[in-house]
Amino acid sequence: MNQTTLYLAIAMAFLFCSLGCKSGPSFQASNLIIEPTEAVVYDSIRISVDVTNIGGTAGKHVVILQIDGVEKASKEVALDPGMSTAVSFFVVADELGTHSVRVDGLASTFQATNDRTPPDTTITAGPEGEINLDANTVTFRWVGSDDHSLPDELAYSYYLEGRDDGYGEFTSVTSKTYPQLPEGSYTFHVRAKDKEGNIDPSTAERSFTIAMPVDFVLMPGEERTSVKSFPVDILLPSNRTTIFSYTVAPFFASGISCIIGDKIPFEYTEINGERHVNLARVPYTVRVPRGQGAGIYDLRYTFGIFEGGGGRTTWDNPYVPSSSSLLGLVEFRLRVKVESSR
Ligand SMILES: [Ca+2]
Repeated sequence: MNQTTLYLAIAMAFLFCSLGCKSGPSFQASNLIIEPTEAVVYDSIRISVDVTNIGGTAGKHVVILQIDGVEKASKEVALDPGMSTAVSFFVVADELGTHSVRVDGLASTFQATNDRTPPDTTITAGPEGEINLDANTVTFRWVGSDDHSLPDELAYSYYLEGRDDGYGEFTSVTSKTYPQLPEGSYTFHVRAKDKEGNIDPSTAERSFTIAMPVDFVLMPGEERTSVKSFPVDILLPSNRTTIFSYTVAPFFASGISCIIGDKIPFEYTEINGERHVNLARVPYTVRVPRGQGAGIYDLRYTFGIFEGGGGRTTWDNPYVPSSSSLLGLVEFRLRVKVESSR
């Protein structure tokens, strides 16, 4: 082939291709989107690009995602000429800091941060409003929730305003029982902390008041007899069958007297294999002397329960042990309202 013929062949090829010769497939990525660009470690991040076939024929192309220079994922696309498709990847950052992203020549970054959102705390059980003194053992329960800590990764701190000085240590405990609270007003506070140390700033609270009920409404000179039940609360030593008996003298408050029956009836109750002693129903008589002024009068009397019997009590000396085997103390409380007229 001489030089003239070669030039002619090249010119013919150009002419042919300009009339109908198609180029091969060619792909171009655009519109790199990272959502979100700031995420908590181990949260899912979506990375997407639009891929367009800018070539002349259909073809396939592998889109490669690199994070910090390392290939993390790839996806194959098949596109006709002139067509586009979105390609998405989901990744998590397992280290704090800035991470580089590269997809088909496009580059950007995202930030992996610590969890900065505090948890929520909710009280699920516990008293509210006014409570009778007879039900003065109260239990609170609570739960917490967080955007990144699991329930068993949360810690809690609580306190009972009116009883405790302030918040205690953070622990995994999710309930608290306060036995035999005295009369008064209380507010229970509890707050959760997530594993990153974020503390719920809006603590959960519940307020309640424990009030002693009025047992009697009497006029001066009146007398009335009733019975009072005590909760089971004194554990009897194992294998003991001692019978208890006590004589209780009258006790007084501002002139009002209360006489407990000569023999206090004891009973036993079995709880989970343990024997508990309790005063089942104690008969008592309240006397209001003539000339007693109107008002609310509280009568309180504490006596001991001793093993072996033979103990005695007097109104000015609450309990006198006959031996060293004091099993427990029982408080007898009454609130008497004296009216001046009806
Ligand atoms: Ca959190």
